[in-house]
Amino acid sequence: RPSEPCFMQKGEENAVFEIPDNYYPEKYQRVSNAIGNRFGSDAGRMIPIRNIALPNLDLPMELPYNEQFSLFVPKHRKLAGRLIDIFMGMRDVEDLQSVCSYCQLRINPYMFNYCLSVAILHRPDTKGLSIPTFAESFPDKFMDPKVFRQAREVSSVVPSGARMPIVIPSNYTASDTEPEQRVAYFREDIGINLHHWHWHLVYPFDAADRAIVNKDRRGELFYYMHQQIIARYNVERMCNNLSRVRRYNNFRAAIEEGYFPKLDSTVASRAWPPRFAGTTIRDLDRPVDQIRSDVSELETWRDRFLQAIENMSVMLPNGRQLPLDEETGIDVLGNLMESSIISRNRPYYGDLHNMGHVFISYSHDPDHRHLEQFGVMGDSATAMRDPVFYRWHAYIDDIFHLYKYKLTPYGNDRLGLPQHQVSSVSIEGGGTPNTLNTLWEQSTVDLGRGMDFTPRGSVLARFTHLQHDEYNYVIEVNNTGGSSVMGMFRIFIAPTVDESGKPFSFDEQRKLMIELDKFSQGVKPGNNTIRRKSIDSSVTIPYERTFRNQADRPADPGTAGAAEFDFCGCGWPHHMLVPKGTTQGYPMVLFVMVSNWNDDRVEQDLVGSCNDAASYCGIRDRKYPDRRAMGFPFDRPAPAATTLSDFLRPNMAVRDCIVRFTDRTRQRGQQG
Ligand code: CUO
Repeated sequence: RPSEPCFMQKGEENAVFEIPDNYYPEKYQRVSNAIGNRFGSDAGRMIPIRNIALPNLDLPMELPYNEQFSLFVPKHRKLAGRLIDIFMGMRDVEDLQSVCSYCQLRINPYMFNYCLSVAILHRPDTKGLSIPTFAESFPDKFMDPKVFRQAREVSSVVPSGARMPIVIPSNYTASDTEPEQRVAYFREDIGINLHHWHWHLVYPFDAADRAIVNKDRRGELFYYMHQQIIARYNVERMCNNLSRVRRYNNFRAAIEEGYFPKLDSTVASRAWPPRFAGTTIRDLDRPVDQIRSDVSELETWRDRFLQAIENMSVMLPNGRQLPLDEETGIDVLGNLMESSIISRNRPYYGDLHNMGHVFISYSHDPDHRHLEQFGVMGDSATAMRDPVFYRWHAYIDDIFHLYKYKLTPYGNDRLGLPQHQVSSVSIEGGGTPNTLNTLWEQSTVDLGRGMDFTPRGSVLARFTHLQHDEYNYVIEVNNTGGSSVMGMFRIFIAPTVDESGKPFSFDEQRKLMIELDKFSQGVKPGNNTIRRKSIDSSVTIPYERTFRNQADRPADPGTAGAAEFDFCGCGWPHHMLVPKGTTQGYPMVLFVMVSNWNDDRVEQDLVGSCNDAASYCGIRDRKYPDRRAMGFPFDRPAPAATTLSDFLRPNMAVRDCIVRFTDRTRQRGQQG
């Protein structure tokens, strides 16, 4: 689409960019006038594009236009790194816009979108510009392809005012014969996959400009965000009568789970390859992707990690040892493991996690003899759809846990808060106290942006996802000291019994603790009742931001608030805050702890930054807003505690609760 602009401001959806004739690829140059006229006829405003001396784009153009793009493939990373550099290096927004319009018909669209998004997120002069939500730009990565055929029909036959939403089926990738299908609503949730894609956009592991990668505690956040995904997935599995996910720890064994994605790539005009049940990863030799690596290399790297944790120190390239201390050890390990370019020793510890994705995603065609591209594990927008994603990350997570086992357990000095007693925590909502209610909900997204519709206009798609009724936490806290204190409240939830119905030990249960919220609040002397709304969770972003639904946009798009609203797309989707539970009522335990905010806080100015989903995403351009280890107080073992109640201090409280699922579907906007 020659006239699709890079940066469209709100209200300018009909604007057309006037592209210099010499920017069109040769094959279009003769018709460039006709193209301009066609789009010009219904244009709101013509925006001239500056004709500049263009940078050398040969390297990024090495990736064919119609191919898949994966950040996990080292060659693709290199090309993307160069393009990000080019975008970051443009003098001003007009020059950036100019180079973009030149790139648009030449650079692989997936890579182009990724690199431009990274640049917009990181350039000082593009803060506040919106990037189109990925689900709108590339809906083919998130939905059943049948939808697009229907969408094309609808858009060419039905006038835009009279279009009914197209219904996207759920549960379309396997039948009930496949037990893993019971958690497909989680794996294939559009919001969850968008969150994961956005997280990796905010925390890239490769770029020529180190500052883009070298963010505060990024290695630790890589560990923690993925640890929470595994905890949440395990709980979801147990709600569905499945056992916790088994680690993929034997690289020579067959992967029992198969996955048939049933996604089509509109750019590559190909179906995403499946992985049959019982596939084993094999040595890779794919010259086309410049990948040559043996399975034994993964094993070597793995052994080096285990050795480093055993010694609690990491080998540096100069032969010296860097101790893994309790403050920064997890961050060092996270960067080594992912690995990112700020890994302290990539030649020695390699690229374990990323290459795991690569080996699995090419297991169907390791030497390219069938000319196949990578499977869904090769793309951060699609990886979470595949059951093997969780097996791989459960393994990675387990290595991080090995390190955490080496740390001294937290003592009272870290866990307690003198003169503060939390006498109770409970849940109030509509209906029975201490009950969380879940159900299905149908929502609508606009597919218009990602499809080449003629005539243009929106096409709505309706899909079904998990949802919960909103509720409040009610916390009773007594401050027996003489003065007000700012408290940091940490709220988690975990299941109470294992797959066989046996109560969890503390050590098992702590790894299943799901963070629900974290907030600071003044605690005055005497008794305090603190009410906190579930919708204000520090883990999630609201539905509207995940999907950027037109109908839900703020009334005044010109305000600064609206710019941020568009911008902060990283965050766990709010509709997945609460696990599904069961129709009989799934027993869980709610935990709250108050700690001293003065000890935990990080001095920084938060004005104007995206800071409402900080638990898993951090804060843009700022430090992680909590000095404690991520996951505190459950990130370390506590050998003295056999059960959760042994672990409790006066400034903590628990409450047994029930998560009750009702098998009905409501339309978004309806309550009750
Ligand atoms: Cu998010 Cu493996 O890091 O996909």
